Amino acid sequence: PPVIRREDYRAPDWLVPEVSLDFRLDPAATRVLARLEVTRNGDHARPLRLDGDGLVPLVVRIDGAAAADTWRMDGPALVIDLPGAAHVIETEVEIAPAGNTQLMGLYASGGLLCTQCEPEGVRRITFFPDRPDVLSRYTVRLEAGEATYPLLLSNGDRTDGGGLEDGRHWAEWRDPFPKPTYLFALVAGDLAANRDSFVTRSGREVDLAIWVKAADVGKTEHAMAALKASMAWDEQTYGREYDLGEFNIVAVADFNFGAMENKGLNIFNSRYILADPDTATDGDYDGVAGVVAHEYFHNWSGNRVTCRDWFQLSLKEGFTVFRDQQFSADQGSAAVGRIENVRALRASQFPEDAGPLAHPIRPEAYMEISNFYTATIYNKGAEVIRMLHTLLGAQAFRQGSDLYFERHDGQAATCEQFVQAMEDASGADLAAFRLWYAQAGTPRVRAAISHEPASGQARLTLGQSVPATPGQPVKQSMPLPLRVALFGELTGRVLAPEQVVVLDGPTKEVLFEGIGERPILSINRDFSAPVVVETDRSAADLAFLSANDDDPFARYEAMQQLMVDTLVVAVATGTADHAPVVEAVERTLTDPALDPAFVAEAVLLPSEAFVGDQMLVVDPPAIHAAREALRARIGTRLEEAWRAAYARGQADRYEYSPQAKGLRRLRTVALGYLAAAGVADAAALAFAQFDEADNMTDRQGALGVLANGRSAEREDALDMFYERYRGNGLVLDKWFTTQAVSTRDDCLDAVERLARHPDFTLANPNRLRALVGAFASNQRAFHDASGRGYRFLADMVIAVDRLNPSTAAKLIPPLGRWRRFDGARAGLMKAELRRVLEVPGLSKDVFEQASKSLG
Ligand code: B3K
Ligand code: ZN
Repeated sequence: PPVIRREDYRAPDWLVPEVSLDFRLDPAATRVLARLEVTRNGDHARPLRLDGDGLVPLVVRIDGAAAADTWRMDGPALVIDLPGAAHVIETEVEIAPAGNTQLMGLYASGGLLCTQCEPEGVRRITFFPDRPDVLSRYTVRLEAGEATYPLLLSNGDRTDGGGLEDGRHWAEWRDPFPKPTYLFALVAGDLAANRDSFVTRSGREVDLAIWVKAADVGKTEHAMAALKASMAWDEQTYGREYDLGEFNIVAVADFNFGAMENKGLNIFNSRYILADPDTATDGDYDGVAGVVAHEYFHNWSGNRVTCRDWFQLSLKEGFTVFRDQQFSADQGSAAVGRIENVRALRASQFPEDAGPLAHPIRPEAYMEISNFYTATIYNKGAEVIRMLHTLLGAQAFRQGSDLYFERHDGQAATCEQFVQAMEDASGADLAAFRLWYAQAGTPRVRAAISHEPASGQARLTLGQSVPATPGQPVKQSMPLPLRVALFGELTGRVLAPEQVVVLDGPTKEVLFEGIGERPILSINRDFSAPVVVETDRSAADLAFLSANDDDPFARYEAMQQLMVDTLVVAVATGTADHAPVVEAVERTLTDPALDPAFVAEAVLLPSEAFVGDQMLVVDPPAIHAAREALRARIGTRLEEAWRAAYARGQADRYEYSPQAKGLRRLRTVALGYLAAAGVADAAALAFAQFDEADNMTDRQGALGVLANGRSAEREDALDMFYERYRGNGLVLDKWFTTQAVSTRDDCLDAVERLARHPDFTLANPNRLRALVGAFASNQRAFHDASGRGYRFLADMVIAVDRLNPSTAAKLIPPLGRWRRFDGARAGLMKAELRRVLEVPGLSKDVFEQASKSLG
């Protein structure tokens, strides 16, 4: 497949200021009539090129006349020679949404017809210059059978509609805001709405509706509350107001991604809309609010100001993730939110940045852009925006974002223009900061503190290095904003209050005066830079910080570092001193001043994957054994404290509040430690929690604990859960995932069996991720020495690729980590990648990921 390069960008030859689309909808055969007003862009003689993917032109008219000799097909594209500066092009095609298993373009899900057009779906619907820098005003007419499709939605506001003969009806939608193709959307179906309204700060009333299956309307309250909160928050925090009379959200069961920000018509994976206590966990509630906010915030960061080309994807995604993280922090516990952001970054982005698929947040080249909706573009992109916020301060950052929105409203912009606006508004010099857009790889920072009691001076020595990544062997130093503070070992006092130290070269020294006692270094507080920090802090220093640091993230981080250091020693030598970890966990667990939600995060051991990431050669069975041994020790030594935490979490009845959520979380964490300790009543406690729960958080938490064990209650609980929820796809996903992430030694057998279960299907991305994606994150089972786990994943990639290439390609990265494993495992992983690459007719999505992964 050809490689597309950022440096080859050229402005479009033709623009399309106005477009009318007319859909005669039918699942088997939908007619699409398009009328494009095209204008020549600049002084050139090049023809008009309309992208198509699998389309056959039934009609092509130029300025109202059929003109067979002036157009031709060039592969999938329609090419038309045009004499003048402006013309009207009409085309007609027929497409079959029911046969669209890629879920890209117009497709059927349940009884619905819906679209997904980002990044390049419109070319599967109609002939069009399908690129984000061609902005058009859309008028859309939808026509369909009224009994099956009583609801007809598109972007913008509804302008007209009515009945037709033979049971058909129509609706017309007009979106006054010019938008790129990827934001086009339509939905047709039989849905019911939760309706509400929002009055913007300038007094305009917006009609809000969340459309779902009639039986699910009761599960949309949380999403609606989140939508209204997001609308108010964006006015408050960024001065951004909603701009249409309607805002519609539709939930669909089959969706490649989380959700999509189509102008005025967001389409969601139903897992990010539907929530009630019986079927959604507290984590699911957070996911709903976070994704509703994210998509809403795109109305400005993405829609009003969009991307010039797909290399600029992080312009909208990194910024919008940062915005949704700020929103969530403002709504709930900022400390726990930050811990979750960082945990997600370390679980998915750090490994990506250290492997064969590493790329800068603004990539230089791609074969298939769908492969670049990555943790790097999204999550590292958000960290880069956060660093700008830290470096400039909240006020200058806001002035910069105001200038960016004002300057580029209605345009397709670049990352460079965003940084330029920040620079112009703040007066800061961001020349070196731009390296964050160009260089891949996670910087490593070495930090050491020395102290001279006689002079009262402490010297902080910092060094950075950015590792080589594919295509980037040598890196420059980048500006790293590090929040730093010093604490006194003896007095526990703050010796130096927090300051932002910018490490802007390979090394730096910072001098602190008046330091009367040995200082303990607290660094990268609140995770101010997305880096790995190496220090020589002792176990005692880390334990001190885990109990005394006044930055909650730094407290969590110190505890994690202590745990990681202990596990790395245990894996390397077969044994380690567990006592410092046990004591630190005890102090945190029994500190009455701490928020239970924070405690629950802080006392959790780092994942097996994260421990593996610290090692030269990952040894999954040894890591598993070391981690389980430490878990058992923490469980046994602190049994009474865990029982107390467990009892404290017992609520009379379900309540949705930050306090209640924290207690529920801590309760299941405590149950897990009691089970790890092997206390006699662990399975009975878990089963009782499972059976008596009045909410999904407690029920699934208990089921997860049981699923890891060998009790008689285990099978009963799994069967009961299945019977109770067999009609609910989203909950059934949890049943699959719980078994796929089990720590039992027979997990792989279970996963292979579940792949033959009648409820398993390759056609639904949620179900696929629930079983296969979850399994590939299970370090012990996936890396089984036999190679069966690798073979299973490769079989799935091959099977899914025939249906849905972009979803198949997302399963490949775990196989690309082979360089980190022993020769035998690496050989087995590479053999599976080669087997995938030999499949005839492989998609370019999978080809790109598998060939790069092989290296
Ligand atoms: N912008 C969409 C991404 C759709 C990707 C399709 N491959 C979701 C989001 O980031 O909000
Ligand atoms: Zn997004």
